Amino acid sequence: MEPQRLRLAVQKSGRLSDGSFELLKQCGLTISRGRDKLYGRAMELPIDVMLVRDDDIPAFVADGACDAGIVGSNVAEEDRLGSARVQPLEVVRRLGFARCKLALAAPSARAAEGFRGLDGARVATSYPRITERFFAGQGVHATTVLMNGSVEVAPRLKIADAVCDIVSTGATLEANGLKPLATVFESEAVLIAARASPDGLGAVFEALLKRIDGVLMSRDAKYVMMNAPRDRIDAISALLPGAASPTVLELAGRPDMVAIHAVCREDVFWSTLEQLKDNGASAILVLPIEKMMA
Ligand code: PRT
Ligand code: ZN
Repeated sequence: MEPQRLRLAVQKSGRLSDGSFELLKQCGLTISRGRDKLYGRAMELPIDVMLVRDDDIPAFVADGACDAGIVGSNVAEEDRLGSARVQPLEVVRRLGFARCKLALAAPSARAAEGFRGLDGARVATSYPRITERFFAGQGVHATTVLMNGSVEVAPRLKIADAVCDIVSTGATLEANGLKPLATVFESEAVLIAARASPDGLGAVFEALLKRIDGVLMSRDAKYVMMNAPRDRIDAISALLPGAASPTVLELAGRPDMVAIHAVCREDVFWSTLEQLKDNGASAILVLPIEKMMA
């Protein structure tokens, strides 16, 4: 009997799509898309990919139409705050792409007092619950106006006094004469699933998660090698970003020197290499890591 296939919901086209497909590719999954482009099938693991609008993903996962999905954490959080779901959604992994902020912004004339000046104001947003939670936490009494698109034009149309909208570079705010006042939520793509593990899918889901973890771990990770004076091992180890205990090897014919090898879990910058050199390190090599499994 063919094993049950895991159904993963992914945004069909938009700011999450490229990152989602890139992640699946890095997980070693080749997705063949159906002719209707609503559905794809992975060859290497029993996983089907449903191509949908991002806003539909939380409901599909909660209703069991899909087993897991990739959405912005802004969408997942707004859903969590609003739904009384039988099966609450769980953020299983933070995926680190499609980063953006949900920010309050207002026309310059209103911006001088900061977000506290929004007391009594109307604020247009696609994320009313996250926005209201922020105001409640700050003791500011503002009213939200729900808009599902083009939020940035609301002040000009006199629909609202300010906005709480997604910001990435800030160009859209600027083009609309809006000044950012406060960050309300930091967002990135996340993998969500219904809290109770889907029957019979545990093993496939676990296999997918292991691969995703491998990709996330190796994303910034580097393998660093160098030669160093034996008496500088501690100083050099302390400089290596995100490295567990490095491997120290003998160098033939050089009792005062060792080779140090380490996996750095964070990016290694030029400044770090310069500091290593200042501590007597030489022949420093920084290599990318393609795959990792803990
Ligand atoms: O069609 P579908 O419903 O699937 O897509 P959508 O149009 O609703 O969503 P999409 O693709 O725009 O965004 C999907 C997710 O990407 C969002 O929920 C966020 O988690 C994330 N994301 C990351 C962004 C942005 N960056 C972003 N810049 N979502 C929207 N924007 C908008 C922003 O609101 C602004 O209007 O892009 C515009 C440009 O931003 P600036 O600041 O760079 O000018
Ligand atoms: Zn959408």
